[in-house]
Amino acid sequence: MDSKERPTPFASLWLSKTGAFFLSLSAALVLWVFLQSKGLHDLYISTRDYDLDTIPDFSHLADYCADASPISSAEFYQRQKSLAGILHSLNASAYIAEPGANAQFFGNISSSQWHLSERPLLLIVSPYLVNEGVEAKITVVTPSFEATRAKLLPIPSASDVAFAEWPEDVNPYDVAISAVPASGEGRGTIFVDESIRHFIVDGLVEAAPKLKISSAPLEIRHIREKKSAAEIELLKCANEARFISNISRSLFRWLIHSLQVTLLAIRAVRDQMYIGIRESQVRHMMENALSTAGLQDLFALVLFGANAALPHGSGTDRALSKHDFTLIDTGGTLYGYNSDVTRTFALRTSVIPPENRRIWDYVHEAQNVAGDTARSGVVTGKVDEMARAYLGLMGYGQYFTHRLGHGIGLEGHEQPYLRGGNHDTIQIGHTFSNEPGIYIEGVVGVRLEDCFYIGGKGLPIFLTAGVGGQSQDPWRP
Ligand SMILES: *[C@@H]1O[C@H](CO)[C@@H](O)[C@H](O)[C@H]1NC(C)=O
Ligand SMILES: *[C@@H]1O[C@H](CO)[C@@H](O)[C@H](O)[C@H]1NC(C)=O
Ligand SMILES: CC(=O)N[C@H]1CO[C@H](CO)[C@@H](O)[C@@H]1O
Repeated sequence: MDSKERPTPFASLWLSKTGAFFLSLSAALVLWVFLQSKGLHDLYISTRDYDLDTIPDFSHLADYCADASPISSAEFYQRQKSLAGILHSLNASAYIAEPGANAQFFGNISSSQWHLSERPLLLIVSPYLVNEGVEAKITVVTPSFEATRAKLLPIPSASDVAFAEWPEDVNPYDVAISAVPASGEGRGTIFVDESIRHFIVDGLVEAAPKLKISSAPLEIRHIREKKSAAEIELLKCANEARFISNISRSLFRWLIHSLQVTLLAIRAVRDQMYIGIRESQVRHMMENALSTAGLQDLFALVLFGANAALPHGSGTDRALSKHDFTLIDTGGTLYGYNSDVTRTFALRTSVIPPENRRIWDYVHEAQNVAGDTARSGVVTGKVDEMARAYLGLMGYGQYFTHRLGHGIGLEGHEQPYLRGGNHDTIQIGHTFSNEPGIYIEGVVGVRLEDCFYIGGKGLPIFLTAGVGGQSQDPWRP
């Protein structure tokens, strides 16, 4: 009624409503353009991440490796004694390493504990004779002003660790050479860690022109390559934990031994991964889970569909389509020991093109072929060649572009490698990744990776065997 009697206010109301509508529309447009320029997509992801941080409860992962113990002092003494024995048998007076995987192996000095700088801190292991036996003497060369901190390093040693300090105005390499017992007589080669920095070798050579200074020989490398029981335990736990984290995330649910967790995992899958989710979101979830599981130094490569055709990533942040496989290559460390697992899988609702499904089976079978070949006594190159020959037979040889596998331990990738043309012989205690893949750029990428060790009988055993080992099919990773 009112409106009929007073058409003018109504019209103006209508007009102002229309105006307001267009005004908000343009405001929304401006906001949209602004957000696009700022990365609307980032905003979206951080909202999701917040949900993912708060909703999923990964606390059950926290206990998984809680019983694992770090490498004991006794095992360090044993490593040092083996090294000293080899140095003695080769008439060498010392082995020198900088903080890193080898200094960690022999002296518990990792590069995260002591960061490399222009000032050398060196671990020196030298042999000395005691009643016919060879023992190891540990010396640390440290900048004088850092000596207090160096003395806090938890270096296991059966006898006292010696510290040789170099003041800022003194040549550290002169100090290092005089700290090497017996080197004064000009006797004895000095072996350096193969990954020591070049300027340090130059400095040592200049300080001792009469000594032979060369890279550590194979005998020394082999000490670290063959894993002890304690190391295998750490590697297993790290690899399984990583698996479980994926399981609870539901991807790897069949691998887990407990029905309860399987059910939780199925729910978690349904809840957390879905068609349309982005690679970065899954990556953040993955990292959450791994850190809850107690792993450090995390990495998580998450690639959908054709993005997975570039084995180390594509740089885009793809949303998962119904036809995509998801490839996750992830890991972390437990007491310094690495895990590394890759799964390529489908979601329950995925509709995978038959050709890609077949490719998955070929990669899976290539893993089996490699597993059937790897034995103690077999040459490493042969394992790669057999897996490659199989994929060649299936017509995909040219798409398997990288080596089959790497050693794993204190470094994520270490010697020996499963690479065509390598002639190292596989031995009990060796650890490897077994990771064939097929990568067709612009189309699809599939990689399956499980790490294994060579057990006491000379046969390969998956480090993930405790939670089911290998993937079974794309829906049961
Ligand atoms: C090795 O170093 C770690 C710290 O990085 C320490 O927790 C551990 O106790 C040390 N191991 C030994 C045997 O001293
Ligand atoms: C070590 O030195 C001894 C004699 O000093 C010699 O007989 C032996 O062959 C040397 N060994 C090596 C590996 O050089
Ligand atoms: C891709 C994915 O869902 N990964 C999950 C692995 O498991 C952890 C813990 O359950 C999750 O946080 C990750 O998101």
